[in-house]
Amino acid sequence: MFKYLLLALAISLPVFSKALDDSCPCALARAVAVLKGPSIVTGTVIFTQCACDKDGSEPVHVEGRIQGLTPNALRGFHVHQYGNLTDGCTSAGEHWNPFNATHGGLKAPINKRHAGDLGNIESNGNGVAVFDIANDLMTLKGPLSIVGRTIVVHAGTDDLGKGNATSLINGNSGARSACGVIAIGTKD
Ligand SMILES: *[C@@H]1O[C@H](CO)[C@@H](O)[C@H](O)[C@H]1NC(C)=O
Ligand SMILES: *[C@@H]1O[C@H](CO)[C@@H](O)[C@H](O)[C@H]1NC(C)=O
Ligand SMILES: *[C@@H]1O[C@H](CO)[C@@H](O)[C@H](O)[C@H]1NC(C)=O
Ligand SMILES: [Cu+2]
Ligand SMILES: [Zn+2]
Repeated sequence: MFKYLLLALAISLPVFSKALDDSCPCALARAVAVLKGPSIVTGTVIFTQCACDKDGSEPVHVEGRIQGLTPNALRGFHVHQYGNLTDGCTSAGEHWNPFNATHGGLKAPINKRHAGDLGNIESNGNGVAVFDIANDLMTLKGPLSIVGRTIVVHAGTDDLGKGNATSLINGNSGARSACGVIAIGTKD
């Protein structure tokens, strides 16, 4: 019975999945970031953590829309350490790395990816990226909360730790195109 309910939900969900209030009926917490340049890149990212995730791992869902990107490109995307934008995106520091790991892709083992690593987002022919990424090392509450840190989209492609020595630090993702401080979303 429950299985069919889930199936019905899965079929009806795409209609609602982009609406903040319907994307998770059991949210533990929500957060939001508004991304702005130094470049023409802008966007909004919504972070949701669901209490009703199937296996109880409660990953943070990072959903959003970013525009002004190079068309048909992969662009590095990470949570960086600080919510400090005094000198623009640079002041956000390096990738958020609470477990002292090296840089990597989303599927790498825990010691081979920063908790803030979100891989790449992919733009369409109009330079718009729409994405929904799950990250199991982040939370929106407690000591591993990303609230108050900064999300950054880069001008280059993240090589996911598979390149040279700097690859293991930042994926050679290049300059910072836009960034935004992750802030409290709703009262959940
Ligand atoms: C914020 O960033 C600026 C510029 O990078 C730096 O000088 C300053 O110390 C930072 N502030 C804090 C509170 O960390
Ligand atoms: C973090 O890892 C590096 C090696 O990648 C090591 O040199 C360093 O001592 C570690 N720091 C801590 C605090 O564990
Ligand atoms: C690694 O390669 C990138 C470009 O592919 C380059 O910018 C960077 O300087 C290189 N780093 C090292 C340590 O060779
Ligand atoms: Cu980054
Ligand atoms: Zn990283």
